[in-house]
Amino acid sequence: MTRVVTLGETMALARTTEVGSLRHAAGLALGIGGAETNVAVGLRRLGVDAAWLGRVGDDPLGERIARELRGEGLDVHAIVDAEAPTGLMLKERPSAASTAVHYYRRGSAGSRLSPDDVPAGWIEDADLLHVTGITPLLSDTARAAVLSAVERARAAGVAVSFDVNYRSALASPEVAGPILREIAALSTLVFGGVEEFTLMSADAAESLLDSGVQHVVVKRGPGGAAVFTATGATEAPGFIIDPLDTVGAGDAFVAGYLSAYLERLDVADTLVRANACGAMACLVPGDWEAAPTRRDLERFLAGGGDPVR
Ligand code: KDG
Repeated sequence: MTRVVTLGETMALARTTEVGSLRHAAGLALGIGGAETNVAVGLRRLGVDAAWLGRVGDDPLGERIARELRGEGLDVHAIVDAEAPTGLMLKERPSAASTAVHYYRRGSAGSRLSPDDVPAGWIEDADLLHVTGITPLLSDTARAAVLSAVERARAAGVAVSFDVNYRSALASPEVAGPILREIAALSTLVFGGVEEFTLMSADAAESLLDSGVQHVVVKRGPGGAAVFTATGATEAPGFIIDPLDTVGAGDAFVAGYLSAYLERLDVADTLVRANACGAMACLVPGDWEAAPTRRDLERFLAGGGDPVR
C-alpha cells in the first residue's frame, strides 16, 4: 500500500550554472522541480512509499518529469495533456548570496489538474495525503482538485499534510490568504514559515489547533523549527551549514518530518530529523537532489564530513 500520496504541478527546471544574472548566463543545467514531488522524493529516499499524480504536456519535458520521478522510485500517475505544455521554472543566482526564480507556467498542463483526474481509491487507500498551497493558486480546477482530495482524505480517515508554500507570483496575499486558510483548517499537519502563518491570520497557530489541526509546524530556516500541538510547543535549533541553494529546503524538511511522523517518533526527534533534512538539501544545487537517504542522514547527524573508506 502506498503510504503517502501527493498531487500538484512538477515543472522542468533550468538553472544557471554560474553566479550572475540570466541576462548574461552562458549555461543552463536542466532538471525538474515541484514542491509536492520534492517532498515525495524526500520521503522515498527515507524509505517511505510515495505516489504522485499530476498533468504534464505531451512533450519531452513531460517525459523527462515522469522518467526522473520513476527513477527515484515514486509511483507516478503522469496524465499527459495534449492541450498544454509542461511548465518551466528558471532559476538564477544574481549574486553568490541570492537566488531568483522565474515561472513560465500560466496555462501549463500542470495547472489544468482537475478533481476528476484523481482515481477512486487512490487517496482513500493511503496513510497520508500531502498537498501544498502552490497548486490551489494555479487555476480554479487545480484548487478544486486539491479541495476534493483533502475532503476525500478526511472522509476516509486519511491524515492530511499541508505546506502553505505561499508563492507571491501566483496570487496576492489578499487572494491567497482565505484559500490557504481553508485548506489549512481541514488538515492534520500544517507547515509554514512565520510570514505564511501570518498571511492566513494573526492567530493562525491557535485557531488551527482549535479547528482540529494536530501539528502546526513553523519552519524558521537556519533558526530551526517549532511545533505546536494540543499539549504545548516544542522547538529545535537549526544546523549550522554553509548553504549553496536554499530552494527546496522546506520540502526536504517536510519529508523528514512526515517520515518521522509515520514512524511515530516523538516530536523532539521528529524536529531534529526534519531540520537535518532541510539543512542537507541546501548543500547541493537543485530543489530535491540533495534530499538525504537514511544513510546520508545518519552520517550527517553523526557529524560526519570524513571521507568514506
Ligand atoms: O519548494 C521548492 C519549489 O518551490 C520548487 O521546486 C518549484 O513547486 C515549485 C514552485 O512552484 O515554486
